[in-house]
Amino acid sequence: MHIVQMGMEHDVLRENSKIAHSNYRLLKNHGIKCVELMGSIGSGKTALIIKLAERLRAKGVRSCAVAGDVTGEDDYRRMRESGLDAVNCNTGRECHLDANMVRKVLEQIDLDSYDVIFIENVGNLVCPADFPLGADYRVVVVSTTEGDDMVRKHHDIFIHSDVAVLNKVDIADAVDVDPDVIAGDYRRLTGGLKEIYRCSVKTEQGLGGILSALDL
Ligand SMILES: Nc1nc2c(ncn2[C@@H]2O[C@H](COP(=O)(O)OP(=O)(O)OP(=O)(O)O)[C@@H](O)[C@H]2O)c(=O)[nH]1
Ligand SMILES: [Mg+2]
Repeated sequence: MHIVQMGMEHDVLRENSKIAHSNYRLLKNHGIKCVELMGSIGSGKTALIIKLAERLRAKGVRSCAVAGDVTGEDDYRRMRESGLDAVNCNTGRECHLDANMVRKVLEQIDLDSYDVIFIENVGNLVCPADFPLGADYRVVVVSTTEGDDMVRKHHDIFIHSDVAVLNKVDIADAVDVDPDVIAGDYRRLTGGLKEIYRCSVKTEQGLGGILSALDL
């Protein structure tokens, strides 16, 4: 029984991977750069997408966002109210988006109208890691309010991400968290090769560095 379950899991991941490749090719055919944001509930994914998209708009770069949530339209509405084109994607009961869901969303978007698509995954530091969606960059966003042990507890999502962001540095002192501890854990996890990007969406500190890391 256990072996059968492992086989099914392998098939699911392989199928997801195939569709993710096809999403990637579809996006490339339309000249779109795609950035996926993963991270804990409330870490600031929606807020960050809105701010990055605003900065891109000022440079004439056209963005669209996919708001991934289990239920509801809250993030979708916030994006739209900020002036960002968006599509809502409710997973129902799933704790992550998968490549097939994203494929269906991409079919609803006029891909020739955009240069960048942001995909906000469901707030979760575990499940999204295994399901690539076809993005150019996978970004993990954690925040100081989650404590200083997120990198130590969730290796996988940091390993599966191209860029890691530590948000809410503006309230690090108030929540008694030292950003240097998180930065040190990430540096060690990546063999000294990568640094976590520190930012505050609220004060807009560090946003330029994140855009550069994404080649935007
Ligand atoms: N102080 C402070 N608050 C922030 C910052 N970034 C986001 N917030 C607040 O944190 C809360 C959660 O932000 P969201 O952008 O909704 O977080 P999220 O990761 O999209 O959350 P889910 O979609 O529910 O997983 C909101 O009240 C934001 O205003 C920041 O840099 N500093
Ligand atoms: Mg959100």
